[in-house]
Parts: sequence; structure tokens; C-alpha cells
Amino acid sequence: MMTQGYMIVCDGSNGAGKTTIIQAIKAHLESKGREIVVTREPGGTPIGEKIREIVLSSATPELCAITELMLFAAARAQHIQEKILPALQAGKIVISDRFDAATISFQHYARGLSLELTLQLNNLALDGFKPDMNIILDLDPLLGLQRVQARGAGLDRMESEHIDFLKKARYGYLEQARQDPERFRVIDASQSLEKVILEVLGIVDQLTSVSRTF
Ligand code: T5A
Repeated sequence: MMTQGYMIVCDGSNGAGKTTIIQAIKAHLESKGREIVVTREPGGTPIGEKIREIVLSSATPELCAITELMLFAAARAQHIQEKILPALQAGKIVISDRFDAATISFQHYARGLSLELTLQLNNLALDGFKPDMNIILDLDPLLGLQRVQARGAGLDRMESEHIDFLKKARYGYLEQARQDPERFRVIDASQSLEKVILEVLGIVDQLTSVSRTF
């Protein structure tokens, strides 16, 4: 009997702590003997990482909205086929730093592309695939940007957008969570790191304790 893989997505406001929290989830699940693949979007594969350089480069602010949408979708299609599906089929747990909900939040709610077009491209890339759980780290974008800057990192093309853009993306995540409470969990990321980790690990334990063997 083989253990079934799971896909957990950590997503939410910029600088909310996704990278930090993912390391805590990884350590926690590894201590339980699970094999973990940590990945990210845009990125996760050599082709996806090249697309990441294009979409996040603040040197090319002229990237138009439809090109941006197609690039995120292209990176995701490659990510699923090359990395995610093989890992899940091998019984591993995949933890992705952002995934399809980011496209709905950023390209639809923030950028203003129609929901129909955004879903069309998302669905093309997903090809019927859905992650098991989306953990949304919710934070005021101003606080998130302060955290990114305090870490000493420069701002990328998306983070250099007007603050209203990031506020709309935040709202987009909360809306998606409201519409799909089964697959989304929202965590208040303004809490202490210890508190956030505790809440997230509770969700992860609940998800991975559900017996899914085949
Ligand atoms: N995007 C992405 C789209 O527009 N469409 C899409 O389809 C996709 C997939 C990706 C960008 O692309 C956009 C969204 C994004 O704008 P990214 O690498 O995901 O970029 O960018 P960020 O969200 O900005 O990621 P960061 O790596 O900058 O932030 P994290 O990972 O959320 O935060 P982290 O863990 O690095 O933490 C930031 C700092 O805060 C501290 C940490 O120690 C660190 O110093 N911290 C806390 N401090 C206090 N209290 C807490 N609770 C803390 N948690 C962390």
C-alpha cells in the first residue's frame, strides 16, 4: 500500500511570511517521516524560474497584463507536469509558495483582467488539477512591504505597484477563501511568528491525518 501525496499551498499577502512558514511545515512533516518537496510559483522548474525572472523584473515595467497572465499560466503548466504530478504520484507532500489562487488575486482582482479570461488561462494550465489545501497568510500589504524591506530585499515588479494594487490582491484572497471554505484557510499573519506557525501546523496535521492511502 502506498501513501498518497498531498499538495499544500502557502499563499497570501506579499511579505506575510510564506517562505518562513513553509520551512516550519517542512520540518514538522519530515519529523513524521514524510517526504517533502518545497517549490514555488512563479518558478519551481528551470523553465518556470526563467519565466519568474521575466515577470518579477522591475527593469521591465512595460510587461502588459495579458502577457503577464499568460506567463504565469505557462510557468504553472510546466510546474504541474514536470514537478508536482510526479512528486504526488510518488507519495510525497508538495508545498508550494503560491499557486493558482495568486493568479485570481493578482491578475483578476488587482490587475483588473476579467474573471472569465483569468479562469480560462488558469484552467488551461491546471488541466483539471487542484491543490488539497490553500493556506492564506493575511496581512496588511503595508506591513508586508515593511517586512520585505526590513529583510534587506529590494522590491520586485509586483511589489513596486501602487499600494492599492496589493490591497486589491489581498481582498481577492479573502474573497476566494469566503467562496471556498473547504479548500482555503485564512491565518492572521500579523500575529507573532510562533502563533502563526502553531495555527498553520494545526491545519496541516488535520489535512494529513485524513487517511488517504491506496
Ligand atoms: N504572482 C504570483 C502573480 O501576480 N500571479 C501569480 O499567478 C503568481 C504565482 C511572487 C509575486 O508574483 C505575484 C505575487 C507576488 O507579488 P513572491 O516571491 O511570492 O513573488 O513574493 P512575496 O510574497 O513578496 O514573497 P516574499 O518572499 O517577499 O515574502 P514571504 O515569503 O511571504 O515572507 P518571508 O517568509 O520571506 O518573511 C518576510 C520577513 O518577515 C519576517 C521574516 O522573518 C522575514 O524577515 N516574518 C515575520 N515577522 C514578524 N512576525 C511574523 N509573523 C513574521 N513572519 C515572517
